Amino acid sequence: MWSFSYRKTILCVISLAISSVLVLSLFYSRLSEDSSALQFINNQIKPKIQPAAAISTITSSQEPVIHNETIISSGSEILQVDITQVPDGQKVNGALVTLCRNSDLGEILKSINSLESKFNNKYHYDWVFLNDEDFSEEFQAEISKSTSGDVKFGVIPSSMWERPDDVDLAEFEKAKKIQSSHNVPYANLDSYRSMCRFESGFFYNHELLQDYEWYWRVEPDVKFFCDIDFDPFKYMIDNQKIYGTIIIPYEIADTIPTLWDTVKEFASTFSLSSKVFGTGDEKIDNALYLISENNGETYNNCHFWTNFEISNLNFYRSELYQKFFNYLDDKKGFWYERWGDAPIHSMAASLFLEKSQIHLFNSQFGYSHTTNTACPRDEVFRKEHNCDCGVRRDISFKTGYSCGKRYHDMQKIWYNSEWVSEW
Ligand SMILES: Nc1nc2c(ncn2[C@@H]2O[C@H](COP(=O)(O)OP(=O)(O)OP(=O)(O)O)[C@@H](O)[C@H]2O)c(=O)[nH]1
Ligand SMILES: [Mg+2]
Repeated sequence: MWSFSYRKTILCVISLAISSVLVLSLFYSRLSEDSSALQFINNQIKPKIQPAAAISTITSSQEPVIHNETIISSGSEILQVDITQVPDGQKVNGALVTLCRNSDLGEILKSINSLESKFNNKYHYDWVFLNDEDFSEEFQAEISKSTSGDVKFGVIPSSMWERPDDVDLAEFEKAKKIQSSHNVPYANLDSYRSMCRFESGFFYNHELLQDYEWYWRVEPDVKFFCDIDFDPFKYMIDNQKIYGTIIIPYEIADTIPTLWDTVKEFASTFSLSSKVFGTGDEKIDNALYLISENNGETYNNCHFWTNFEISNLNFYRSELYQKFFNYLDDKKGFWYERWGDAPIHSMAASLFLEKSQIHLFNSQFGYSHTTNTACPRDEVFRKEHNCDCGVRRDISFKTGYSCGKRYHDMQKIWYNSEWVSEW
């Protein structure tokens, strides 16, 4: 009797143990399936890392750790920018931003594929698309397939785009005729002027950008040639940079006949002349040298090529930049001439910031758009970063095409004098 019930108990315990193992292994396999599916969704479909505003990380005990947000006020004596410090390994509160039309789909897909493969497939930054009309279903579907971060599509309100009512139409038409006769590109295109004005004074306040602190502007038909194995937003923060660019060509003078004088008038009206153009102790250590060869008397047409730009949006949202834009906008130069956002951003950054807060990415990125290319000069770097560009195309040190040499001189950045040529 005793031995029978003992055997029964043993058998019961063994079968219980076997069924527990079976149940547990089934449960575990579902769990790992679920977590790998979840991981796939997180990594590939909608990756989301908390931006710096409320950075939280999940530790092994699944406890969220909230880092205290540190904001430093950086900039120059005349223009301060609030910059959020971001701990290493954390994503910055930034976005890739593209303004384009539905008809730009093919060209913007090329840019996206290039930047995603060289950079964003590792970082998954959000990508914001803006247009002056609705993006088509096809556009949205194709873009969503090609981007690795969250994607947002926005329409620009007409108040940020349309020609203001107080623009004198006769004067506007006359200006277009004069510019056309001078073969100024896009001289006849009203929409080009709307675009330049939007990119000068409105994009950073579009509702889809309001929550971001940094932006990286990406245009249709651009190419990135080298692997980007660091986060440029984080680089900007860690190196106290506010404005980042890559190519500094010459602006077409015919598009901006009165812009420089208007900028000087602005400085004088707001008592900034001695700070931005002065020769005494009062002058801030800005990048005036880059854009003027006679201490501000005239502009030398050097401009940061804004189809590539990595900047802190608080620079544009600052009171001084806003005043600056409004002053220029009141003069109607976007319409009576063809003022571009590139010289306007360039003059503001070069005059109002410390020159140390401007950064040129030409030794870290390979980049091209239409006719201009930047390709890092260091051969070892090019090999290590699989750069698919040749230095012969790099215009950084070709003084007939760009102001890169002047920039390096100003910032006292080393370059080999053999790299310098006129063409
Ligand atoms: N939504 C919209 N985007 C525009 C319009 N015009 C230009 N853009 C965008 O504004 C940016 C600059 O326009 P581009 O035509 O490339 O001007 P650009 O860079 O000065 O000239 P290129 O050297 O020919 O490229 C690009 O991202 C365009 O897609 C427009 O009318 N509507
Ligand atoms: Mg372009």
